Amino acid sequence: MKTIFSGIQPSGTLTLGNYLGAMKNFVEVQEDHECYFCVVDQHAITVSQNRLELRNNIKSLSALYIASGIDPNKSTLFIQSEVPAHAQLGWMMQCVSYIGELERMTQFKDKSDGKESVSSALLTYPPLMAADILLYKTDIVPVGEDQKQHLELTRDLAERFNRKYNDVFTIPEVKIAKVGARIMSLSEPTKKMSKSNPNPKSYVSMLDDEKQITKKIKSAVTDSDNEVRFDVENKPGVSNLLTIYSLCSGLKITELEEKYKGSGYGPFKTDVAEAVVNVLKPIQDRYYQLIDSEELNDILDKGAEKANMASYKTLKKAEKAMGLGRKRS
Ligand code: ATP
Ligand code: LTN
Repeated sequence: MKTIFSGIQPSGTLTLGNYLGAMKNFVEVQEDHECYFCVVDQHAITVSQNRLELRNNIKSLSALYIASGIDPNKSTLFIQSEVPAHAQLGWMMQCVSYIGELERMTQFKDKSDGKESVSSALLTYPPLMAADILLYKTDIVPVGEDQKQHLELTRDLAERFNRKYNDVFTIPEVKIAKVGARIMSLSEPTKKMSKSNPNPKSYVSMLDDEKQITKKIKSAVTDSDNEVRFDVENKPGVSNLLTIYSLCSGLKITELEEKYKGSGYGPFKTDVAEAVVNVLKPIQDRYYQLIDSEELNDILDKGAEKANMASYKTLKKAEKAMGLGRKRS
């Protein structure tokens, strides 16, 4: 059985973009793969976080994984900082990374752009991500489009390590959804929807209620020609809503274009909002049952135990290959 690993940062409440581009796909693949899903809290602290908010976000993200359908009997769900091998191998992967290649990462450029004090960890974020993936002998990494460049770097680092030291790492493949891999901002539809965007109107949070969802979708930026047609170049806002509607309803984009021919944006937006509510409402109900339960703590304890066992073996192999520590007889 092939192994899958993916991670999400607890840097805010998950958006519909995170759900459609990542989480929804995780739920599907867990049926026939050995899966590890991680709350990557060490990645979140590469930018400044409030400690209480971070703690809340870690718990909230863990509950959202389960509420969305991650089954702890099928998948291993855990918190990155509870498995020390990540930081340990992360350091070793930094030692095989070049500053130049890290500086070329678009996420680094975007997040450091115009800032006066940028943490060095924002630059060395990708070697930690590589460690996350490589520790579990991962074959496939399902992510949204924005992570493609990081995955290519992970493969390069793994190949470089294997060549220089010993064949320790499995080279992972990236898996990007055909539709939904890049859900766009509702207020600026040429930018990706992001949970750390300071404008809450730019995203639907997975925990927004029916009223908020409807209001946000109705005020989503579109265009003035009133035609429901998929055309990313000329109609990015409408195309984004069509993608969201299609993924939430299971209807094809061409069917939706036909359905709203000549009817304008009003009824279309009402129905998009309804489809989103129908997907998020059951997830939210389960989320509120879980959030303060002991069940969630048990799941995370067991997940950390399993992840610690699995990752330790790879860590030791990598240390041995690099010559770290002592030889034990
Ligand atoms: P931040 O905005 O805080 O940088 P993020 O939402 O971009 O966070 P993560 O939470 O770490 O980043 O992303 C988790 C997963 O969700 C990744 O696989 C990422 O590719 C995917 N993802 C993030 N935003 C979108 C989006 N707008 N559309 C589709 N997938 C997305
Ligand atoms: N870099 C990713 C989050 C992330 C991740 C991972 C994704 C950290 N480690 C390992 C897949 C596999 C992001 O910013 N979305």
